[in-house]
Amino acid sequence: MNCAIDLQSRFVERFGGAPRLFRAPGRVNLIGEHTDYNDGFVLPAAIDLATYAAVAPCDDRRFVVHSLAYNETVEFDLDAPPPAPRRHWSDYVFGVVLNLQREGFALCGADMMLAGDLPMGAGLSASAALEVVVGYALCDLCGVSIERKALALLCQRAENEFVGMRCGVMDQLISCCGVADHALLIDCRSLETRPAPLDPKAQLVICNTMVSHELASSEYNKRRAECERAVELLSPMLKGVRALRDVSPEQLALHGAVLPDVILRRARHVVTENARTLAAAQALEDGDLPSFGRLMNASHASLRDDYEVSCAEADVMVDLAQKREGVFGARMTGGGFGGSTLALVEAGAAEHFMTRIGEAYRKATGLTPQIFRATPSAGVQRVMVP
Ligand code: GAF
Repeated sequence: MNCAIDLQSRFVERFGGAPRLFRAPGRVNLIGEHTDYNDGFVLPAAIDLATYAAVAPCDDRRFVVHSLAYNETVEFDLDAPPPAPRRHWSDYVFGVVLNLQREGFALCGADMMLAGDLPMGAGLSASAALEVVVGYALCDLCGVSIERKALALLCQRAENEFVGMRCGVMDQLISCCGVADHALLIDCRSLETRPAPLDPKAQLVICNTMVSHELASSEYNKRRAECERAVELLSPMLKGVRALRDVSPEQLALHGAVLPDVILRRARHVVTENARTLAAAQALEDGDLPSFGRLMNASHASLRDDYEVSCAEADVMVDLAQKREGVFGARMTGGGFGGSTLALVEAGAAEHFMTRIGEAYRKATGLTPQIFRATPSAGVQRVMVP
């Protein structure tokens, strides 16, 4: 709320007028990593950190956007040929605007200001929150009606096509459809969702490793291509397989010998992670936190050893967390190569855990981490400030 109040007054100072305010949350993924682009299952929660947009109509066909985080302004003429991507924060904004226009939504000129409290490069999905808040705010302002799931898909396409990151739909979907106090089991093929309540006996604790490795987007796209290769090689034996979602761990054990070693390990992560995610959602619904924690630990091992998307710092953080009293489980969260880890901790032990894990990580790596509680929050919405 403080962020929104500050944004409102900065908007008025710069553009004048009375803006509408919107908030799109970041996310933490409890389990189901690198399964979304394999048509599989994920279990993320939207969090209380978010990207905010203040927006008001202007009287011409320009879309002017100022980012408080970067202290930069960019401009887009809605009737001119589209700009080219330039590896800049504005690519996420323009990608969404272009896709809205391309899909026939009539946009009006607008002034927009952006701010947020999501740490950058922390793997908490600041870029998807940016896409979603821009799309939602513009649609609201211009009187365009779009369903939340359709908006998530549109934002994902913007990132795939304009930014060049071949991400799945998890981040955009949870930012659009998050439910307060719940994680959301998402079937990334049908886009069906099932909210799973977070047990008040447990606390989600995010640990930002403070490292963000450069290779994240190229390695991400490479993993996706490896999964597609696995499907190509398995499909002669497994008729009707469209994605790794359609392969069971037993089928992979039976036919995996046709795959080169690296591809087999990538596929093994995905098929076992899908099974873990469904089991974890059930455990959450049953209030079985110890089982949930064991699945988180297994997920991390699989991401580290088979999928190879963890890094030394995240492994240290997870290792330290898993050894502490009162911790049900811990794992890296998000795309990997740095960013954040997540621990599920007994609510009563959370305070102590947060102090101790910070000290232990600093001692082991020389880095000062950010450690904070995550509260599952609602998806994108308009914010009213007094
Ligand atoms: C990133 C992507 F954007 C998501 O789509 C997802 O694949 C995730 O990495 C890994 O689970 O956040």
